[in-house]
Parts: sequence; C-alpha cells; structure tokens
Amino acid sequence: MIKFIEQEPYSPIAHTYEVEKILHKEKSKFQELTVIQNPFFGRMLLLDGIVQITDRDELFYHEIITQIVMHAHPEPKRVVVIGGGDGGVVKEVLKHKSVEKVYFVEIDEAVIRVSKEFFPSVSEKVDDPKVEIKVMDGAEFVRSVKNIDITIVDSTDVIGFARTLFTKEFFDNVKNSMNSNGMFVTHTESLHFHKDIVIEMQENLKKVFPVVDLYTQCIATYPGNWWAFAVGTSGLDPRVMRHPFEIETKYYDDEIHERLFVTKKFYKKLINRELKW
Ligand code: AG3
Repeated sequence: MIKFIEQEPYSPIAHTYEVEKILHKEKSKFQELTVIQNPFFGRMLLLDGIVQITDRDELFYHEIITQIVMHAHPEPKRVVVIGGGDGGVVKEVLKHKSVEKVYFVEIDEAVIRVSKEFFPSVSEKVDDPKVEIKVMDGAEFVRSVKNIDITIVDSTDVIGFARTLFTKEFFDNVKNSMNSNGMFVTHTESLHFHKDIVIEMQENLKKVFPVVDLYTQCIATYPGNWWAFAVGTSGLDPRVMRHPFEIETKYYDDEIHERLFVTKKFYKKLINRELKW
C-alpha cells in the first residue's frame, strides 16, 4: 500500500498514513489540495501536504472550536467564520436557532468546492440561506462589517500563510466589528510544540480584548495531539455558559464546557513564562 508521510512543517514530528486511493489533487491559486482515502480515518483533506480534516475526527475539532463561544455568548445572531472552507464550523454555528446571519469568509474557493464534493456531510450547510459566502481575505473582510456577535478563525497553521489573521491589527479590526458582547476564538497550535506561540497569542489578544482565555482539545491528526484555542471577549467570561445546552453534538456538552479550559493556576504560570518544557 502507498504511504503518505506528513512532515510537519513547524513541529519536530512526522505522521505516516496509508493511502488506499488518491481521490483528488489540484493546485489552486493559493495552495495544493489533496483528498486521500485512508483505511482508518476515511477521507482526509490535505492543504499543502498538511492534514486539515478527516472524516473520522473532524467533529472533535469543529464542535470544540465552535461550541464554547456559541454557548458562552448570551444570544449569538451574527457570526463571522474566517477560513473553514470545509464548512465544518458553519455547520456547528447553524445548530443554534438564534443565528440569523453567517458570513463565511474563505480566501480559496477551491477548498469550498472540493469539500462539497468529497466531504458532503461536513459542508452540508454552506448553502443555507443564512450563509453569505465571501471568497476573500478574512483580514480585509472584518474591516467592512459591524454588529458581529462572534468571530471564529478556522485557518491553516498560524505560522503559515494565514499569519495576517494573528496580528494585533487584525484583532483590533475584529474587536471594532463586534457589538458589546462580542467573542472571538481561534486555534493556536499545540502546547507541546508551540508553547511560545500559544503565549504570544494570548499576549496579543490581551492588547485588544478585556478578557482572554485558553482551552485545549485532543485532536488525533494534529501535531502534539493537544491543540490550543484562544478566546478573546469584550468582557464576558467564556468559561460560563449563558444558555442551556440544547443542540445535538457527539462530544461537546454542558459538562465539558468549563473543563476544556486550562486551570487558572496553570494559566498564570504559563503566561508568566515560568514553565519550561
Ligand atoms: N485548521 C487547522 C489545521 C491545523 C493543522 N496543522 C498541522 N497539522 N500542522 C483545520 C481546518 C478545519 N476546518
């Protein structure tokens, strides 16, 4: 059987996956897209040779990047999703009846198209009437919008070509696009391999958002398997749920919500750079 070796560009590690079939390969204006079939994970979407989602474990990422802020916000109505061309985050957002509008901002139309073809159940909601698809740079989009309740960045690696989505200038624009209960979440790599990036992201967010926090989730296919998510809010504590858990999920629920956050003692030591590993 052919093997695909994912040499992690930013972590000292490589993963090897069996390839039953290469289902798709193309070069878009921005990146190389590949879809392979693996006996365990099912279909896998690779962007520039990096695993983004798999049939089997996408839910652990999509539920968790989305549902924490969606439940911490009192009534999310207007949501911006940046990246996430596979539609997994959009699907999670639309589980909430309060949502009236989703701006789905993906720079690469090829990711949306290929996901619709090969991951139809992940991208099943991208053509919902509440969704407005914008094929453009998310950093540019946030400058033109107002009254947003939640902004979710579901990009490729923070260190790669998505780095404009992690600058203070971008965070300022996100903050300005939000109403008074606004919340922002983004993934920030692995605590095992990118401790400094995780800390830096918290520091940058703190320059802009009054409340900043950190939670993590295990993801089978990302380096270190211990993936970090940074939240910034206009004042509300994201550890608190502000409406009941009433949607259907496989993993996220009201018991896990607060448990996913790192402890306050650990957070303090981490941010003060007291921890060495
Ligand atoms: N976005 C984050 C993928 C990061 C993977 N990084 C890596 N393997 N180095 C996933 C997009 C899912 N909608």
